Amino acid sequence: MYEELKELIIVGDEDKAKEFTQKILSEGKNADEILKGGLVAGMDVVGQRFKEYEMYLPEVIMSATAMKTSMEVLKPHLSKSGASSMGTVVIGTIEGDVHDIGKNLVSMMLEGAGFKVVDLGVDVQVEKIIEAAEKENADVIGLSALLTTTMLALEPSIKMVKEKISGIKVMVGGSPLTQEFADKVGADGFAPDALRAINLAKKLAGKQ
Ligand code: B1M
Repeated sequence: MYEELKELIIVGDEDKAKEFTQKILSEGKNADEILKGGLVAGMDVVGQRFKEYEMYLPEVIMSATAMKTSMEVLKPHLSKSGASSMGTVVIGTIEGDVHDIGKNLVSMMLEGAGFKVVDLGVDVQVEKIIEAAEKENADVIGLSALLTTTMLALEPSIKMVKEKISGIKVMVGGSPLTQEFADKVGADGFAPDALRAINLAKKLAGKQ
């Protein structure tokens, strides 16, 4: 059942994925299970294939779009089927960097997992992130960096965040980053992909 939806996400068939999601929802399937077994499982395969050069970026974007559209169908049902608020994550791509495909995937999946996500977009100044995190009383700040130049901004940014907001957790991600680098710049956690970002955010928000 979910295998079929998973395949539609992998091949990036937005219309059929939406239709199928509506169909199984109307048949009474649980929204959380559809999300995990179909959408997230599909994007997991996409992430792996992209890493192994078996899929190219336009295909990844088609899959992400199919997931986003199906997520919109699922969203109103997630809270009803028990996905309570896991906490608030303020997320953005670091200043100087406009890459957002991976960050958007992380945002979408966090939302799907029950987090309130405040996505500030790309090229975000740390001051704006701090302001939003204070306003939203965020549990976690998520910073994405895709360039070897902009990843260097993480250390001073995290330092400033920690000085301004006591107790806040910061998670980082993006293809040039490693766990070692994240530790060095003072992040509370690093996730190499969107799936692991969900588990990390849960851990940092004290929900796991
Ligand atoms: Co750019 N770019 N790009 N680019 N681009 C890279 C990153 C690059 C590796 C390409 C290359 O040269 N091989 C290279 C960086 C080299 C380096 O820094 N050493 C590069 C460069 C150089 C540039 C420009 C400087 C090019 C130029 O103008 N001369 C320029 C920079 C602009 C800027 O930011 N100021 C630039 C521009 C662009 C486009 C605008 C054309 C476009 C971005 C479109 C967009 O994002 N809306 C683009 C793209 C698409 C890429 C590549 C091809 C793909 C990135 C991507 O979307 N991957 C990339 C090469 C590559 O990665 N093969 C490249 C798919 C995505 C699903 O993966 O983003 O890794 P990823 O996200 C993953 C994980 O990393 C993780 O989860 C995601 C999902 O699993 N993750 C997180 C990400 N954020 C996370 C946050 C978390 C947790 C996990 O917690 C908060």
